[in-house]
This record gives sequence, C-alpha cells and structure tokens, in this order.
Amino acid sequence: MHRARDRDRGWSCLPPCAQKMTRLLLGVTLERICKAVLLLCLLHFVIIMILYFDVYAQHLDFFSRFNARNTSRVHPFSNSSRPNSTAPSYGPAGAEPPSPSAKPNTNRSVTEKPLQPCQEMPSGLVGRLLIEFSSPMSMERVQRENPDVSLGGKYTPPDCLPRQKVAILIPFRHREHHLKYWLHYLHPILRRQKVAYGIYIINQYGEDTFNRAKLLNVGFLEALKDDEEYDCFIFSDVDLIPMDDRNLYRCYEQPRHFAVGMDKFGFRLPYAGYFGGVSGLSKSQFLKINGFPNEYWGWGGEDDDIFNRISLNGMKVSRPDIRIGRYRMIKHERDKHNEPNPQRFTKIQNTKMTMKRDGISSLQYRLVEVSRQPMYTNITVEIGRPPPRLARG
Ligand code: UDH
Ligand code: MN
Repeated sequence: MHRARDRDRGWSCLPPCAQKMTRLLLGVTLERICKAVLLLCLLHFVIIMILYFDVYAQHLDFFSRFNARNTSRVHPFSNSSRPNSTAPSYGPAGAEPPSPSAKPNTNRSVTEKPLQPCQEMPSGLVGRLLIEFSSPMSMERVQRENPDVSLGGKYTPPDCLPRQKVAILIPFRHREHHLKYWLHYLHPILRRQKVAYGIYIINQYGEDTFNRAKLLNVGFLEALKDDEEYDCFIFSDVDLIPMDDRNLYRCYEQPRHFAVGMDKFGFRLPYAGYFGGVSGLSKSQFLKINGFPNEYWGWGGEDDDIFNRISLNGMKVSRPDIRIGRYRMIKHERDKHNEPNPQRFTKIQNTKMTMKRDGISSLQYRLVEVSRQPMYTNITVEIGRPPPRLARG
C-alpha cells in the first residue's frame, strides 16, 4: 500500500534502501579522499626527489669535468701556456677590471676554438647546499674527489677564460680537522663558480698569541711571490662554509664581505659594520688601505679595523643578498693563545692614525716553510709576539 504510494510520489527507495545509498555515498567519498591522499604523497615524493637531486647535483659535476677533459683545449693559466695577447671585452657590472692574466691564448693552434670568457653567473651552479659536519672526513677523500686540482691547491677552469685570478688565504693554527671539511666543500664550489684560484694556508709557527690579520698580510705577499698574476684576494676563516654557491668568490668594484649571514649569528649581520669571517679585496683595494693591521694580537677587533680602513679610504663594503650569503661555522671552543684582546675597543678608535704606519708597508716576518700539498699550499711563518704591554694585557 505504502510502496504503491511512494512509487506514485516518485520515490525510488524505501528507508532501508536510503541507508544503503548513504553508505554507498560514504564509500565513494572515502575512496576519493584516499585518492587525494595518494596523490599528495606522490607529489611530496616528487618534490623530495627534486630537492635531493638539487643538493647532490654537485656530484654530477664529475660528468662535466669528464667532458671538459676530453676537449683538448689549452689551459689559459697552465705554466706552459701563459697568455700573451689582448683580452676580449670584459667588465660586467660590479666586477673588477680584469687582470692582464685573463687574456686569451694565441699560441693555440688554428683549429682550436678560442676560449670564451667565463660566464658572469656560471650555468653549473646549484644554489643552496647541504652542509654538515657529522660524517667523517679525510684528506684522502678530498684528494680522491678533486682529481683536477693541481699541486698546491690550484685550479683553472678548462673550458672558459676566468675573469680574475684569486688567491684564497686562510689564517691557521692547529685546525686540521676543520681544514679537511673546508677543502671538501670549497674545491667543488669554486670549480662550479669557474674561478681560477690557489688555496694558501698561512700557518702561525709556535705557540705565541694568534694574530689573524698579520697572517693574512703575510698571505698576500707570499701568494704574490708564488704567482704575481693574482689580482683578487679572499680571506677566509678555516671553519666557515658557504651554504649557497651563488655567493661568488671573486672581487668586486668595492671590497666584498661574503659572510653576511652566519648560523652562529642567526643568519643575520651582527652589526652593520661587520666585516669578519670571509672577505675579499682586489690587489689595488688591499694596497689602497695599506693592507691589514699587524698589531691586533688575540681575538677580535682586526675585522673592525679593516672596515674602518675601507671607509676612511672612500670605499664602501659590498655584500651578497642575505639569502645567498649564508654560512655554517664548524662548532668549536675558543683556541688556546687566542683570548679576546682587551685592547681592541681602544685600538679601533684609532684606525685613522695607525693605518698609514701599520699595515702591509710595515710587515715583518720570518718564513719558516713553504710546502705544496695536493689540495693547498702551506706557508708556515713566524710573526713574533705582542709587545710586553699587550702580552700582560
Ligand atoms: N684560527 C686558527 N687557530 C687558532 C685561532 C684562530 O686557525 O688557534 C683561525 C681560524 O681560521 C679561525 C679564525 O682564525 O676560523 C678565527 O678564529 P675563531 O674561529 O676562533 O673566531 P670565532 O669568532 O670564535 O669563530 C670565537 C670563539 C668562539 C668561542 C665559543 C665558545 N662557546
Ligand atoms: Mn670560528
């Protein structure tokens, strides 16, 4: 009776049937949710894979290197083929004028294609890098993974003409553990950046108070003794690793501060005039400020003095974008014989008076040993000790 009425009203189903329909609808909805979740998982997986390949793309460098080796091009900086003709037009915005060293080679046979200047922003860069210090590191591994770095830690791009020749100077004493990580990360980065470079470890001899800036002055002169064609000098702490290879290790129109955002400072500049960690000056910029001060013994102040020298000589510090200038520092305790220098606050007030007499022009040291290691050149040097008043400090 009811059924007949329902049929008349156009109902297709009775209450038990409606329950069935609800369940069916629920089933369909659940199925759709499952599909959506699956799709999301797939998307997540794809993104992870992209990121993974992005970070490890540096390993693919091996292949480009392999290809580069197979092209029989004359090396622009190899000793056997010093450049001797005029350069094509260089001079990208923000870059130093090229040195005479960045000239194409005309000794090349006619069949060889002339090398083009290296790209301003090389195409092999990978951007953000995964930097960690938990996996063990050995010098053998660094050597194995960087077969085309030549004795003394030197390298020149095989496939283009580098615009500058860069000496990288590292103040050093008893930090072998940090050095392995530095070399492990920096050689591949510099290679991707198409830098012609040499790595110099300026090792302070003896156990007297450490003097970072004086060591770097020594590095400047000794690197030039080794190769007078260096026209750019980058000064790097041994424990600082860039987290992005777009932070290009070269010289700019103004003195450069590279270590803008260090992890220990929360990836920010600790103060506007900070010039510590990693910095770079062209040869002429360095000479214009009479190099670095020699009289900052112990930790601190020398980087502020350098900043003052730059400003007092009418130059301005240039920096990479904060998102690109990020660094990781290998965690460490303060070293022995590098206690904070209590004189530093007074000294940085007097840069204007001291910079003309104290600097590269007044540098004195005794060279103990120069040794060419596969991944770097070691320069051990005796730089003296602080005057008695400071030693008591
Ligand atoms: N350096 C050495 N050996 C030394 C002292 C300094 O190689 O005995 C070099 C090294 O390149 C180092 C740089 O000088 O990266 C600067 O010295 P630092 O690393 O000691 O300076 P930083 O500002 O350290 O990083 C401050 C001391 C941190 C103490 C933290 C305690 N929790
Ligand atoms: Mn440090």
